[in-house]
Amino acid sequence: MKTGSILLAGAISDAERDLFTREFGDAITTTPSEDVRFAVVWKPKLGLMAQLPKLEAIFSLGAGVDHVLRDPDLPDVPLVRFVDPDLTGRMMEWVMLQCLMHLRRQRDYDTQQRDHIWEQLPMPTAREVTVGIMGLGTLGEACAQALRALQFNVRGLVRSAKEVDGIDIFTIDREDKFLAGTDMLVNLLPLTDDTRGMIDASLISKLRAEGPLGGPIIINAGRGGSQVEADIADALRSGTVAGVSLDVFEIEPLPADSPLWDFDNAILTPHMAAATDPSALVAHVKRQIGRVERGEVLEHVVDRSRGY
Ligand code: NDP
Ligand code: OXD
Repeated sequence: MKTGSILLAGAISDAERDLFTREFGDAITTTPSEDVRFAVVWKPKLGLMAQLPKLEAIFSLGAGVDHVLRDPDLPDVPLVRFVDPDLTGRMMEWVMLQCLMHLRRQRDYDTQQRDHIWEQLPMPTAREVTVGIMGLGTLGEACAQALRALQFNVRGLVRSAKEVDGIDIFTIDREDKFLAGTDMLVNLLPLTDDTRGMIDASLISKLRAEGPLGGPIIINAGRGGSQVEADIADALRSGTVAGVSLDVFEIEPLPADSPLWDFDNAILTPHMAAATDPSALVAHVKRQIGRVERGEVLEHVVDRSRGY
């Protein structure tokens, strides 16, 4: 490919830049110019894409594309999101881990170990617990199936009706009913105008309070913009929720003075639920650019009117 035709822009790690350069050689650039045909981006600067007159496609280095769509001057070229078994597998691992940490009271056992206490604690089985997943797309559906295999009851909140074997489906007009039977809420929604600030005090108050875990659990690996952290902190303080696992935050990195850091029953991870092997990212971009060069349609193109 022509020198400088693939721009890497935004928060790209050294490992990613090295692997892209190894694969594409001097086609890779970090300097915007009129030779750029493809942009590979993670949180690019606003207005940058509009400065690339020959741009043919934008590749998001993640499954989420809110970091690209926030640009009001985004040119009208296909925006491709990252869909890959490596990413899906990692998200399944994280969601399973969090559901089991809360089900098996691992935080309580950590405390007991620290205090040298040998005592078995009561706990329900997965069969007695209902996990409600918001968003049954690529990631949500894979997690739903994995949770079913662990014998959890699983329900999913969706926008457009669909059937998934063994999963109770609720369309958004039945959201309150979905929440009322949910013990563990897992968010795997994209960040859009509809989902911004969705996990707030009002939503939390609708979750099943008298379930088998001593209160509802909130698990968010979608986007931090979908949660109201002040409301989550209040719910942890008052015991309205029994625990949370959060991988994403309103502001990232999570500010050092956030109260969320200090709750024993809050498990926090630094937006790594599905941190992806950079070689899978390179292979994905190579596959998609190959499609453009052969005149084939791109895969995983975002529907801009939906925002994901
Ligand atoms: P998909 O686009 O495959 O799925 C999104 C799903 O959300 C679809 O099922 C869609 O429904 C549903 N949806 C959208 N809006 C609503 C709404 N208002 N109410 C109910 N359902 C809705 O995305 P992925 O599964 O690949 O990824 C989901 C999100 O996970 C990403 O957008 C990203 O924000 C986050 N993510 C986080 C990572 C991390 O490391 N923490 C890593 C990767 C992704 P429908 O099918 O009807 O349109
Ligand atoms: C993604 C992410 O969207 O890392 O892939 O959050």
